[in-house]
Amino acid sequence: MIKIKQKSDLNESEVTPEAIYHKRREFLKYGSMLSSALILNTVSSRLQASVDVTGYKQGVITLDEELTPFKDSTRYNNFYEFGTDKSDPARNAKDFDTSNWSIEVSGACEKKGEFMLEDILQGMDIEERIYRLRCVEAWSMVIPWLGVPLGKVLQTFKPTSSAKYVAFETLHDPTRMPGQQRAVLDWPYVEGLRIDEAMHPLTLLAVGMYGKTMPNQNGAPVRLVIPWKYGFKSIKSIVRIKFTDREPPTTWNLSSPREYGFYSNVNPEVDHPRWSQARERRIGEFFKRETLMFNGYAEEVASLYSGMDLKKFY
Ligand SMILES: Nc1nc2c(c(=O)[nH]1)N[C@H]1C(S)=C(S)[C@@H](COP(=O)(O)O)O[C@H]1N2
Ligand SMILES: [Mo]
Repeated sequence: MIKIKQKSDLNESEVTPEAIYHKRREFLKYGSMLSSALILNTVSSRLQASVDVTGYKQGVITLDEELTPFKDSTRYNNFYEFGTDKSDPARNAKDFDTSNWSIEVSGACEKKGEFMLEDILQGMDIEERIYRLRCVEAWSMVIPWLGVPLGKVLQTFKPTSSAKYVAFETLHDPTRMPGQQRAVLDWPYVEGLRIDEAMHPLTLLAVGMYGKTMPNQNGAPVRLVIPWKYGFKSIKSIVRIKFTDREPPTTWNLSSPREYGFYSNVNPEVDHPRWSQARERRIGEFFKRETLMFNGYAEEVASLYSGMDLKKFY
């Protein structure tokens, strides 16, 4: 796996004094939200035996931008399985039980079957990655995720040469996900990536954030994070992964094909039919800021799309 070097990355050699400084600064910066996170965690730990993230590697990919406060990134959510208002998921996913979570792996790979999440993650280093998250609705956040590169996980299933795409599916269980009792979307929520996008070292299989196990409203116990794509590609609470030879259907494209394409790369030059994508509101800020090409990750990912007309493949 290639290690992505960013301008903002720390070198191993300069880690000691720098890391302490960053850690301290981070602590001061989200001291109060951390204490609320700790409270949340003790309350919910009896209900959910989710992924243990202790001992994660810090500073793997950092970003010199203010983190979005924990209370915003856990109270302003899109997770339609738990309601369509931004405040619904925090309330309605509170008691969502994510223990004994398994993922079914199928399609063009050698190792197929149903695997416990803890077995899939066995022996893999969990790392922290601070990424921008840009929603197609023109707001954004900066979130310190914890997870493992998706590509590392996918390799363990030994995809074959006909694996050109990977399809993902969210849990479908209206008794546990009350939002699925209404036909707001075609359940289950499905998403997909081209295999090179899925294997790209920036693509993360996330199991936590802010040093903690993933909160339910953010997609516990396991979700994707693809920082250069609109947020809806980052599918939550995954129960199925399938390697395929053709482009898989995706929920928002099925719902409104003219507005949402398969690629959905963040692009300030390609507007949504109903609004501009040139600027965004960073949650917690008053003035809008410019949206960056590929959400600021062009250096790392632009080559995946060379020669493609990004207006056509939106
Ligand atoms: N299963 C599922 N995954 C989902 C969604 C959803 O409604 N259902 N919403 C998406 C959208 S539109 C965004 S912006 C992000 C939001 O992630 P966050 O709540 O952790 O910020 O999750 C994405 N993943
Ligand atoms: Mo979104």
